[in-house]
Amino acid sequence: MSTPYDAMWEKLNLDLEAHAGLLEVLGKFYGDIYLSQSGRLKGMEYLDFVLSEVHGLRIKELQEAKAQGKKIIGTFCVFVPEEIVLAAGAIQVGLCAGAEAGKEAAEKVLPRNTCALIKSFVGFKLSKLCPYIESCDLVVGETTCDGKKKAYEIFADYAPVYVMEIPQMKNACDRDLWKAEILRFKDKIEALTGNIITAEKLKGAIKLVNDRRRVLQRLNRLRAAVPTPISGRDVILANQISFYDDPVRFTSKMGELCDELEARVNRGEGVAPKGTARLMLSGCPMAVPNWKVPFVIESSGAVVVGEESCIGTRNTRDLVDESAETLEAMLDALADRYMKIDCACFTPNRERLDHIVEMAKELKVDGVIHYALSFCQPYTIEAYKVDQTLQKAGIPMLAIETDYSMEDVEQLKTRVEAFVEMTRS
Ligand code: BJ8
Repeated sequence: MSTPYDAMWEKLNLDLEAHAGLLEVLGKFYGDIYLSQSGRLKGMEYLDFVLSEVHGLRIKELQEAKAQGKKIIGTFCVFVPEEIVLAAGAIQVGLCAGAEAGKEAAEKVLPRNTCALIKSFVGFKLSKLCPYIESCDLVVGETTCDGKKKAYEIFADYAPVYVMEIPQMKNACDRDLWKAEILRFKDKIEALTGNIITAEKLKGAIKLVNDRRRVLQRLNRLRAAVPTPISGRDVILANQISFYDDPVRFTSKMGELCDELEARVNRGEGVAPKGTARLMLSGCPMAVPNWKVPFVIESSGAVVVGEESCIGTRNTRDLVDESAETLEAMLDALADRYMKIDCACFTPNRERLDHIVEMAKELKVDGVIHYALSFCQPYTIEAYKVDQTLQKAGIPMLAIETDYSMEDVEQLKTRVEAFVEMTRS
């Protein structure tokens, strides 16, 4: 079936047949997991629309921006400071990496025991399935886990890649290294765009990205109500879309969604039957369209009320200090804010453990599901410390390791149902 976007996709050199197959599967998956939910908010229609146009309208917007001379920067990690990109008049998009399509191609260049997220971004590129990657003037990688770090070396054979060095510890010298990396990134982006980043432009960009964080913080505060007024799936979708939608439009639309949510909270309405178990997710990011685990949880007698994850509060918890007036002070404020990210790639990573307990208590959860992608060493190993810490706080935890395939869905359901049962006894 032809679409109004075929010519654009062809120009982007996508594999049209495989791409059509991907969109068909995605549409069906979305219908089953999202559109089948009852009691959804009217404001979710915007997110349904954006998702339905994920490879259409948004890509068209990016192509139009490119035609006007704007550069598109793709990223895979919340460490890449979007404020720098926006201040240089460019557009940043989080590249999804949440689907199995392309796995076979990826396994030709990567070991099979690589995490699904890495296989996904390499596979998408090699199989010519992602119009975002094909729209990028630069893809920014980072030295977080070893898997990503080494995969970028291979990825660089196929796309223009720039890698930021992320420190592994949080001592003063690490903060200095990170500040130097932000300056190096600024130079790179200025050279790519031909635009100089001024204090005024950076101030505007800091405010813009903070505003998006603030609206997502508001969403999180509202969904913390008992009973929770929105499904975890819907909040995860909002977080996923925040990585690629236009930031001003997204923030405004999420403001409307929050107004609607607030009214629902004031009426004391919940999205799930009274007494439904409240669970929190913690761990690896869930890139679009990875909805498997939230779907499993919410089909097993529980509702997800929080995500301690980069597609969640790890990305939105901290704001950049907006009081700085000089360019130098703003760059310092950026360095300080990003150093607070508590990714499992850091050692030690006590902050994450504290944040998890804090969040679990605030959200009044019945338990935590620790979610790690198979072969992800930072998160699978850190799960042990998370479990110990939660045990001390008297909060039960279930550790799940999985990938993007649907083969283990029934098995996961059985485990989650037993866990929910256990939190009740
Ligand atoms: S700041 S969580 S977005 S690195 S799942 S690729 S860690 S083997 S994604 Fe992440 Fe930045 Fe950290 Fe967040 Fe490696 Fe693990 Fe795969 Fe991972």
